[in-house]
Amino acid sequence: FRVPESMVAWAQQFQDAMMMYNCAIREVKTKLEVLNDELSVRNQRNPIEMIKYRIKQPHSIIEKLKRKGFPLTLQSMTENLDDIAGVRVICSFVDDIYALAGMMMRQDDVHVLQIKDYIRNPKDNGYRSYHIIAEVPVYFSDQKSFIRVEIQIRTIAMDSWASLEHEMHYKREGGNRALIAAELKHVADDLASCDLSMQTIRNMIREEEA
Ligand code: 0O2
Repeated sequence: FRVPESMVAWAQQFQDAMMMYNCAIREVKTKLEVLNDELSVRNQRNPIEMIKYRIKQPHSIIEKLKRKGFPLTLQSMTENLDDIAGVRVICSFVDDIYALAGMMMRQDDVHVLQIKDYIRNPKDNGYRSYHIIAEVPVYFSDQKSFIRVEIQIRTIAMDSWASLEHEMHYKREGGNRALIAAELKHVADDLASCDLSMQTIRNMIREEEA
């Protein structure tokens, strides 16, 4: 059978958009690695434990557009979805998150669109993370484009909770929903308390070293 011309054009535009999001991820990743390298030389420690990244899968893009009531078009996707390109930064301590976020946001080619501080204001389910939605410039052969990226910054504890919760419960329906949600919230609060203790220990060591 013949694939309609319009479908071929659509597929090419989608591929083009995904290529641009991938390039934007690379730009953000490089910025973060530069900061980590500099800070590790200056302070003899790496504030970043790990950088993960992903492009949102087409089925996930469609699900989110439908759930939010947006049209299922490429234009709607780029205009309405902030997290097609996602970079996740795992830090050792809560203070590192704010320090790193500040350094990123002060870079004059990073256009910050929105900040969601789910650490100072955790979600009702216990989710904690610092989200920056920003546009970064990417230089292509004939143009400079500002591409939107969601940067999630969190501690190891916040990340392990979010990964497991995402797998087990996030947006899940079912009979035990309330009980499971309460247990997960309990664990999230315990982990937040551990993060606080770790930060306190870290501050005590730093004071001793000063
Ligand atoms: P995925 O699979 O990571 O791509 P929403 O309405 O919650 O879908 P919105 O309005 O874009 O999301 O904003 P928000 O709340 O900042 O969520 C963006 C992303 O943050 C989510 O992307 C998740 O990665 C993460 N996140 C937000 N809330 C939670 C949560 O309660 N639990 C976990 N585990 N992650 C969360 P996606 O597209 O939902 O998922």
